[in-house]
Amino acid sequence: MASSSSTISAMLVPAAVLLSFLMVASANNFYLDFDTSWGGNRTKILNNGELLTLSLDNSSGSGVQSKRDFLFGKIDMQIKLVPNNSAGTVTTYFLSSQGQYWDELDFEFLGNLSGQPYTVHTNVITQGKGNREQQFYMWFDPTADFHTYSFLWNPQYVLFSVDGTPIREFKNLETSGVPYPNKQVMKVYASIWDGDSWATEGGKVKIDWSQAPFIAAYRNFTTYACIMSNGTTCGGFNSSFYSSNNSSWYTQQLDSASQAKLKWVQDNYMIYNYCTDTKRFNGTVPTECTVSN
Ligand SMILES: *[C@@H]1O[C@H](CO)[C@@H](O)[C@H](O)[C@H]1NC(C)=O
Ligand SMILES: *[C@@H]1O[C@H](CO)[C@@H](O)[C@H](O)[C@H]1NC(C)=O
Ligand SMILES: *[C@@H]1O[C@H](CO)[C@@H](O)[C@H](O)[C@H]1NC(C)=O
Ligand SMILES: *[C@@H]1O[C@H](CO)[C@@H](O)[C@H](O)[C@H]1NC(C)=O
Ligand SMILES: *[C@@H]1O[C@H](CO)[C@@H](O)[C@H](O)[C@H]1NC(C)=O
Ligand SMILES: *[C@@H]1O[C@H](CO)[C@@H](O)[C@H](O)[C@H]1NC(C)=O
Ligand SMILES: *[C@@H]1O[C@H](CO)[C@@H](O)[C@H](O)[C@H]1NC(C)=O
Ligand SMILES: *[C@@H]1O[C@H](CO)[C@@H](O)[C@H](O)[C@H]1NC(C)=O
Ligand SMILES: *[C@@H]1O[C@H](CO)[C@@H](O)[C@H](O)[C@H]1NC(C)=O
Ligand SMILES: CC(=O)N[C@H]1CO[C@H](CO)[C@@H](O)[C@@H]1O
Repeated sequence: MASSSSTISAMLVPAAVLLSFLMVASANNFYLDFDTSWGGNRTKILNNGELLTLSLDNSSGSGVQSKRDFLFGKIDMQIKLVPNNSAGTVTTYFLSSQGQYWDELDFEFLGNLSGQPYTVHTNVITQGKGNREQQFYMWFDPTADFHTYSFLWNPQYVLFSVDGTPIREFKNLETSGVPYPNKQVMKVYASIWDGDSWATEGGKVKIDWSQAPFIAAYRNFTTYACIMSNGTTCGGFNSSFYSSNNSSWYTQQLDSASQAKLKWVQDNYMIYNYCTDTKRFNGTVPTECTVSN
């Protein structure tokens, strides 16, 4: 999914290199932050860099990738999904590294017929191994307006949130033998593509090309993150950065209020959870599903 010709391919970052990462906060300018990776003029940057639209038609989808590489961050994007009949389309917003043993954190938005609910599909891939899907409906219509989709990615955990409400947590369970994404830099990607072989009702509902082009809109890309740089520390060790920019995300853990919200989402809006799909895993679900710490 991460189509990139980046020359930083398979860059493995030893722990010591962390010390050459810089913590920065930056606000949205799509011209400065992203390159078009495919789809040519189907990606459009509008309003002086404030708005990005990605379009899918019967000959191609489109996608962008961030210019910067990140290792940890709080990375937010506002997205307005394809309105009306979006069945078969997949709109994405994700982080990914390169190489055979890549790490990836995914938001994929699976379209639907008019009036039927969009599915927010998430996955966590570490060291090239995924199969960690969780899916949700939203408590609002994600095509009617922009909503904020966030990754909080720090050394302790990854938290997926929507409008500040956590929907999914992936803890660092390296001590239990579960690989955690903390050694490879990732870029941010966004794309729209034809996924009608699987996306809507398991592939039964196909794209109605008479409705093309399908357009998703992105704005207000905001990062509080560690980026590769020379000679500056990351993670709030540099006190001047710590005070000028809010780096609490780096040490943040899930508090009880967030835990309660997460439970509310999982109880009411989760429609698929790999951790309860014992059949798929022949009775033995992955380690992170059963470790309780
Ligand atoms: C892209 O450019 C081609 C050729 O100029 C044009 O026909 C097409 O409509 C453009 N597509 C979009 C989405 O702007
Ligand atoms: C693709 O869409 C264009 C524009 O709507 C249309 O002219 C063309 O016939 C379509 N091609 C196919 C193979 O459906
Ligand atoms: C689409 O709508 C159907 C019917 O409401 C629903 O079962 C399905 O989960 C929705 N989402 C997708 C991606 O198929
Ligand atoms: C842009 O995103 C940031 C971070 O999520 C948020 O604090 C801010 O309110 C957003 N701005 C607008 C105009 O929505
Ligand atoms: C980092 O330092 C190296 C060696 O001193 C230099 O070649 C490179 O341009 C620097 N990169 C940045 C982004 O400052
Ligand atoms: C801390 O950050 C400031 C910029 O706010 C920079 O001037 C300074 O060199 C940094 N100090 C260290 C030790 O990296
Ligand atoms: C973060 O701090 C840097 C360095 O002090 C400053 O240039 C930048 O404007 C700050 N960004 C925000 C969003 O506060
Ligand atoms: C920093 O951000 C956290 C949320 O990530 C918030 O709770 C806290 O109030 C913020 N602190 C400051 C000084 O802005
Ligand atoms: C479960 O068993 C089937 C049939 O033996 C096998 O094809 C499949 O790979 C197994 N799946 C896992 C996750 O072990
Ligand atoms: C082409 C089409 O059907 N557009 C409709 C999409 O949905 C909005 C409301 O959600 C309508 O206003 C449009 O007419």
